[in-house]
Amino acid sequence: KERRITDARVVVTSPGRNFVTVIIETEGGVTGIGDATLNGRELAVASYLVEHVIPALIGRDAAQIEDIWQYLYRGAYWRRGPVTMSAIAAIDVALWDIKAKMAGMPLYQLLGGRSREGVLVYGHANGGDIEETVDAVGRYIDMGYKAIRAQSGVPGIKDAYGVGRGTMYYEPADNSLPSVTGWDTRKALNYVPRLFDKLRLTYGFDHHLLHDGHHRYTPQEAANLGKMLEPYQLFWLEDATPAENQEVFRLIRQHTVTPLAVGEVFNTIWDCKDLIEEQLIDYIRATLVHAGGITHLRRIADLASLYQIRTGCHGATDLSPASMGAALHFDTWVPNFGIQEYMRHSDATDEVFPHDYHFADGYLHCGETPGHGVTIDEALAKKYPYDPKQLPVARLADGTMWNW
Ligand code: GCO
Ligand code: MG
Repeated sequence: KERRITDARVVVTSPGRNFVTVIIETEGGVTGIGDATLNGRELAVASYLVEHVIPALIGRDAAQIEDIWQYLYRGAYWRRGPVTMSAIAAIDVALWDIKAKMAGMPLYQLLGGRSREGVLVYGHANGGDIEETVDAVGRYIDMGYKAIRAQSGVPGIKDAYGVGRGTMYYEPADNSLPSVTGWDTRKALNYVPRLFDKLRLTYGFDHHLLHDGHHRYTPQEAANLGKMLEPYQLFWLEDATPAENQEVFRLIRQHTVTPLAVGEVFNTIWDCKDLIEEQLIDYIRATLVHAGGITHLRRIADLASLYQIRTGCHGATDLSPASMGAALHFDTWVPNFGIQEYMRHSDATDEVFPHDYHFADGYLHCGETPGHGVTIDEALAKKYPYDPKQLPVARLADGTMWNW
């Protein structure tokens, strides 16, 4: 009876950027929260939850996480997709939060206990050109980061992906209708290897360096880029090409030993089954909030572990602190952990979502409080109403729509 779900609600708040949060209450008074944010499509998930999911939860046993997951996944009939899977993920994470609180344990203990002391993270360094980006990487090194993603503006490309406007990190959803950015593969292929050449000359080879292609290259171009980057020993080249057709990664793989990461837009194990089974990637970036929560992400991680593929969860600021907190418990446990992305949230966001994780010396550490260690200040959240913002689009010089 204590475990009966008595209420579940959705909070949409915008302390600097939009977040969708699910709060589940039980008869015994234990509550849990989960992140349901889908950047630029927030209200679709909020409505999916309010209209179609929450009514079916009231009265259920909060401890039956697996059954609730299967009920929501199979029961919808319309399987998969980012809206459905983000909604399921939020419920799942909130229920794991409740279960861990009821057990009086930090979440990683329920998953199987600690596999490591801290969670290796990478930060986002960016600048308008190579010089600025090299300086930005230096600042991350000074802050103690051991792994840094480097993105640079490219001369002749309007708003190249990953370059903030005077901010330490990149916040892409910047307008109520999509901004138009540019892309030119020739210019990028000329410039990106020079950035990494300069970075290695300046800082040596002790730090991990990463780069995000953000789905912009064709498989042949991605293979070419991977090959050109080989001397700089990247930790990974991310999203080198779109992955709806998983077999196109074969071509990239045949031509380069630069490690490949993909999957921040994946929402189920089916999106990465071939990539994993054919060993076409090295890191899987699927993340709790968009890939069905802990219940589903651990199945993906287990499949990946058979092939020595490691995790590298998405962790941009459009994933709320509730996502980050839960991800850190997952990362602390998962045997085949690789790295965790970490863009710092704004102070306003951190105030709305009090949490007990902390950064030290290049690692994030989850806390020891029961649950996943993140809560929401609902009164404060109300002060930040929803602020419609969408992700940009990209066009080539002649106007052709490209991948963003
Ligand atoms: C990353 C991502 C982000 C996404 C953003 C979309 O590697 O962190 O590519 O920058 O573009 O999360 O909402
Ligand atoms: Mg990315």
